[in-house]
Amino acid sequence: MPRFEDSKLRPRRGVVAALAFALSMQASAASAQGAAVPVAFSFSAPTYAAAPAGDARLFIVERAGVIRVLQDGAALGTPFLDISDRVAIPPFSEAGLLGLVFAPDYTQSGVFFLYYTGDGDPSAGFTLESRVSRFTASGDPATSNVADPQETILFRVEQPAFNHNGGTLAIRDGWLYLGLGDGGGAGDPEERAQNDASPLGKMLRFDLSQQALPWTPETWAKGLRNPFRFSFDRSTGDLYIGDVGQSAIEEIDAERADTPGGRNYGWDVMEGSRCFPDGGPDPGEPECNDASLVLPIHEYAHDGGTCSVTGGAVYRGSASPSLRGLYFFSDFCSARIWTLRWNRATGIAEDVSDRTGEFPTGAAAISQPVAITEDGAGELVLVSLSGSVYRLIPEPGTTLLGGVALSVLAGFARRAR
Ligand SMILES: [Ca+2]
Ligand SMILES: [Ca+2]
Repeated sequence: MPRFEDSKLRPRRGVVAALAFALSMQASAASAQGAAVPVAFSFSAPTYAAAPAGDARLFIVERAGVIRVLQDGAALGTPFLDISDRVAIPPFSEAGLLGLVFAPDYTQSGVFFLYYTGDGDPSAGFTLESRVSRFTASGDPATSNVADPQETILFRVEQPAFNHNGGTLAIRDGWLYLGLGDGGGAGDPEERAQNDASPLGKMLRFDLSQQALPWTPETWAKGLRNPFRFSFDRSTGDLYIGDVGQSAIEEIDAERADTPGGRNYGWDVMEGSRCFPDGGPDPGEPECNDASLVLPIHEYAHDGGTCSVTGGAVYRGSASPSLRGLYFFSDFCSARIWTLRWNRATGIAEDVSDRTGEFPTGAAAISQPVAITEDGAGELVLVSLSGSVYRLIPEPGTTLLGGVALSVLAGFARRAR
């Protein structure tokens, strides 16, 4: 199975995910800010977290197809939604329920969107497909903790392999953005990321006002290998993409909100800033280092256990003023956590800093980070596929010192809020 030679389709990921499932409902103890806080709930392979703007709740996405609500410090027993009946997760895959975004008018409309993998069309030779679907909350969206499981499938695309399924949905200016990987296998064997006719290996976007089904995507950017996690800076609208590399380089791409789209981020002609050795450009592809290819704002080589970037988010919360404007990102395999500050005027990533040592160690250590996202107030949340959800602890002295912080980074507290 040559496709499974791809280092990014790590059997360990599947194995660990299965293990997380097995341990999913066991309670565990954890500490936060020095105090012992019992964690009454641990999640089953959580992949993402999100909240409507201004909402105090946090919605935790579990890979199998369940969304749970964290409210007033506790996870509610009844799921917000359970679509595990239609989520397909082949063994050793990167599939599942991977993305959630609430409509900007969620408080009125109750609309939210999910991205997940379901069964494909076997008659066409596909066992897996990706779907973008629209759902609505039941009752008053501002207070309802239950959603209607009936969905409207807006977009579907067949997945030729079980990896590089992308996974994030985000909304900016009336458009719903989706990142899709190149279809899987090592070295983009079907040459999709540079192929304008394929939706794979792209950033797509959908006009939220579309009425006809299925929704028609617009290609926003191409040349991506697996933009598993991306985000928009809630202050500037700038786009940050963590594009998972092949076997050498992990990269962060960024573009300003006023970028008109149409960028080519290079894969599979280049892996990060290096020429990717797949025998030279294929027909229709630019040469390595062609001026049309946009290089990452930051990259790191596989070293010391790093192997798969987890794109994160720019901190725009209020609890840790000194961190504002820093982009947090991580590495799934090593659980290292970095920040950088992107100078959007020069395009240069400044102040790249490895923060790993500032986070909990030992039993409370972060493992398998699959998302760094924001809650409804813009505070950061880190999701560990192993089962924990972490919140960034507000820095000490925030109030007393009027925003001048003594501590650079207090760390993520391991707690289910
Ligand atoms: Ca690239
Ligand atoms: Ca190629």
